[in-house]
Amino acid sequence: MPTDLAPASPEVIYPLAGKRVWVAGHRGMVGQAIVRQLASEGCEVLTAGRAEADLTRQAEVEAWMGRVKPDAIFVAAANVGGSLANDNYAADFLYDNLMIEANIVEAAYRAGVGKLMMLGSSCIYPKFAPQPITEDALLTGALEPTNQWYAIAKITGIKLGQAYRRQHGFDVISAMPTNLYGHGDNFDLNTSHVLPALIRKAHEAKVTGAASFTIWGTGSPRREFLHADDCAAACVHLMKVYSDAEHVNVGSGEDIAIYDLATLVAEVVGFTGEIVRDASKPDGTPRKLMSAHRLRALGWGPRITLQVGIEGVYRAFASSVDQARDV
Ligand code: GFB
Repeated sequence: MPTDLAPASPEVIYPLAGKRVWVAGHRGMVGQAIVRQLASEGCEVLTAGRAEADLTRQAEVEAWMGRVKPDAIFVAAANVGGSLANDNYAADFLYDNLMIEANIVEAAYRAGVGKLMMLGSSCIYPKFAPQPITEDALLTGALEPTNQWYAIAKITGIKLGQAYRRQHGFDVISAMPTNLYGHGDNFDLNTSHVLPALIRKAHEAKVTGAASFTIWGTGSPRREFLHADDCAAACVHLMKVYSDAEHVNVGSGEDIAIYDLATLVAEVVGFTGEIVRDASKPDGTPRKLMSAHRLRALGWGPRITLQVGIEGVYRAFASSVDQARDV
């Protein structure tokens, strides 16, 4: 690792030990990973099921927050999906995500919460942002049209945090993870992100003896991937060491072409047939590699390589498919 990227050992300015920490969205892939990560922090983890508080309903969020009064909050709750779902459910992606963020920030401020982390996405950046994308590329150009609805909601999340910090001195920080994958991911081919889709397609092609499986688009777009457990570790780290208005990219610092990713998944799965490209499906943003410089300077780097991460997710996926068949 170049010395200028060598992680420093930053001071812990917000210890989590002894605190009551709400993970909003604890059933999602990232929320689950944050809950697991917090287990070693000596804090009390709070969660709210949908029956206790529908996060898109302001009155429910205010009532829950006023009653429970957490010390700190991770906002990992979001309506998410792959490029096709973003395009098909534009209203849901914009409305749900805006409401979740606005309701939680306002209610948290009113309840006197000490610190809050917003989680966003690398799709906040312009479609043709210079690569690797530094944090200051935000709002410098037009967004990728297919996921602009989700992106606008997530940009608003950053701005909400900055506004509450500026007007009220509320300690809100924002983390912008790259494309994530991991345990508890969505494997529905119509709504999933690319990695779980490829795992499922390669597995099904292998078990049915198919000659090929098909990927969307040209296979040439490049994406950066980070395991959800690494993302959770980075978020917990930032919560403890970072307090500023500027958002922080959370990524691995490396990207891969989608066709090469499909080849890697096929190898892990043990599928030896052909990988076919369906150019009628959209490619989306050509490249989305974020700069990891700020996060490295704050003392954090990833631990799970893409190959090892995919192997773990595939093992879990294959055994859940086996269990479902045995039932
Ligand atoms: O993961 P994905 O849907 O989202 O697609 P984005 C990434 C790339 O993989 C695109 C290609 O170029 C897809 O065309 N791809 C190939 C596939 N085969 C498949 C497949 O079977 N399924 C899927 N889903 N893609 C997301 C946003 O954009 O980025 C989210 O939609 C979020 O909102 C996330 O912001 C970080 O990377 O294009």
